[in-house]
Amino acid sequence: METIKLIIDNKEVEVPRGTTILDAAKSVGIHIPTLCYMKLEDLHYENNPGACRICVVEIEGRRNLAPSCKMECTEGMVVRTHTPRVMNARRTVMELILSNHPAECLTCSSNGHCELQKIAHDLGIREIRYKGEMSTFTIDRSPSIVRNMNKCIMCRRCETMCNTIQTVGALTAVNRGFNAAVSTAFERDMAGSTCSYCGQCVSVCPVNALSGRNTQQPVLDALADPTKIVIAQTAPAVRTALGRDFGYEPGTLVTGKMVSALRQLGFDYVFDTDFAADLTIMEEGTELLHRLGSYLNGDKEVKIPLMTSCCPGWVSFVEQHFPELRDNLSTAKSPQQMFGAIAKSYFAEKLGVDRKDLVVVSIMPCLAKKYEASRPEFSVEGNPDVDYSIYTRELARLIRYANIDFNELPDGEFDRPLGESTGASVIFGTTGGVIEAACRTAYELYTKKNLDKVDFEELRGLEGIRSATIDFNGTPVKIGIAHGLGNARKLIEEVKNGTSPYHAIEVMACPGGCIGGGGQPFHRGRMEVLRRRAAALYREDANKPLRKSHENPYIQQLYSEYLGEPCGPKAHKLLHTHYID
Ligand code: HC1
Ligand code: SF4
Repeated sequence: METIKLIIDNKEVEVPRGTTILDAAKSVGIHIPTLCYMKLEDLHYENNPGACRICVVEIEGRRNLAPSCKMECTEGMVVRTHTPRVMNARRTVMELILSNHPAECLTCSSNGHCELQKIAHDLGIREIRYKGEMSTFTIDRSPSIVRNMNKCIMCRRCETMCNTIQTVGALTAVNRGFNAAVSTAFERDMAGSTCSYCGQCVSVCPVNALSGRNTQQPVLDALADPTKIVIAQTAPAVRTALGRDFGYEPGTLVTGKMVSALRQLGFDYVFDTDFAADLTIMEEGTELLHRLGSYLNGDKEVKIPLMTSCCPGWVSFVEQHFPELRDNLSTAKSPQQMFGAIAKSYFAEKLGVDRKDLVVVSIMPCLAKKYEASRPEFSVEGNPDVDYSIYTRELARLIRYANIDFNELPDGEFDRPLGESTGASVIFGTTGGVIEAACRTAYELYTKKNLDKVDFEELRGLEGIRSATIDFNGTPVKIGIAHGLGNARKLIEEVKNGTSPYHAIEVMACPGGCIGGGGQPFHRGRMEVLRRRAAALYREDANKPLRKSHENPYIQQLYSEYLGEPCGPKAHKLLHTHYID
């Protein structure tokens, strides 16, 4: 590879030809601020419209300042990144951006996380000399996402994320100049667009133009209502990311502190979505074996590959973009919804109360889970199985709201029976984890043999599309895995064309799976953060005494006491669903 040498801030730098000044500076630890540029190397994703002009630098011998995100390094170049001229230019650009940006920092939910706020602070902006006209776009509220274009700075990160990475194509820039905004086709609201509510646009928005819908108040109201029994269920991926909002390193497991915080907030029972993930494996694993058996017996009608159905962003993507393949989706409800259905039937009966007396709150890394919980098929006579779904950042806000000193909390334990789980359920939170968990159980059910080595390393990693063949005692089961909807599209196109080699496919809509969900503390494209979150879940799995879903004694009890057989009539009624045309 041909390299070139240059000088940046008196440091000699050697980089491959074609490297931008911004990347060259980064390689030697020199940080140049930018609002629009974003790179996710593992996903081969780059947003580089050269729009914000915050990243300008001075180059010796050149009259004009240059945007470092666009300008490639040349041999012998001498670059300065923070001369008075550079800093004045950045301040002017920043003041112009702020001149028509709503000054709502104190009440904005991005306060403290906002990249615009941080750069304005770093640049020492203390007054805005230019007073611009304010935009007056109508705020668009979907079940999962709020779009406030009055705050948009036209960095185009969301558009690149939605169109290039996720290939959903819900967002596009409209209008020009002062009226420019990111909108949907025909300027519909998001609920009427092709949006799958994956929330990835929210996770890359540097300001608060796109944000998660806020459901904190009804949760606080329920907690304060003495007539209600309020139950929390916590998703697998929350425990590995929540600590970030309290100063912990990425990937620190805070399971016990999270449980204690929820108790202190006033939840009557703190249960675990992981329990329901074990239940999902019982149903989905059984369904896989049924379909596989029929397929291997020559049944041409059976829908193979079976596609996982626990990710609501993915389910919505299939329903909207590939409706002809919706029967390939497993009919098993997601763990969030299985939990709600069991809590409001089995557990309500155990307590001897009406389901309407229970309020089920899910804590999720995901924004699409709010939409999923609101789907009418997941309710009984208007009473939803999951009343409210809040995301990880919302839980962090609730903890602060209640003045709980998170770092000092002792480690609490989940309540039983719906809080007991195996290692298989923990890894649901990372790409490849659902299918690995399913393989652990399906293997034993199919072969009637003990699976000694439960770690299917070949299913792990952050490569966008992965595949493996698992030997079920002489029967090769072909598995495909994708994370990110753009990768999923490639696998599902093969299914549509009849060329898919797989028997089962796992898809998670978000890059990394739920660990990278749109409701998690922001990772802003740093894949190392996702790697550490995934590693933490695999650690928790390895340390669990039970690591196969069917070995969970409370799952066994649930079937023997209440449900009967996996995929039997009662299980079907409570734990399976259908998809929208
Ligand atoms: Fe997920 Fe799932 S793993 S979808 O990624 O199947 O959100 O964490 O809760 O329901 O269990 C999310 C995570 C989560 C469900 C489970
Ligand atoms: Fe696109 Fe996902 Fe954002 Fe919807 S939530 S607009 S699908 S990135």
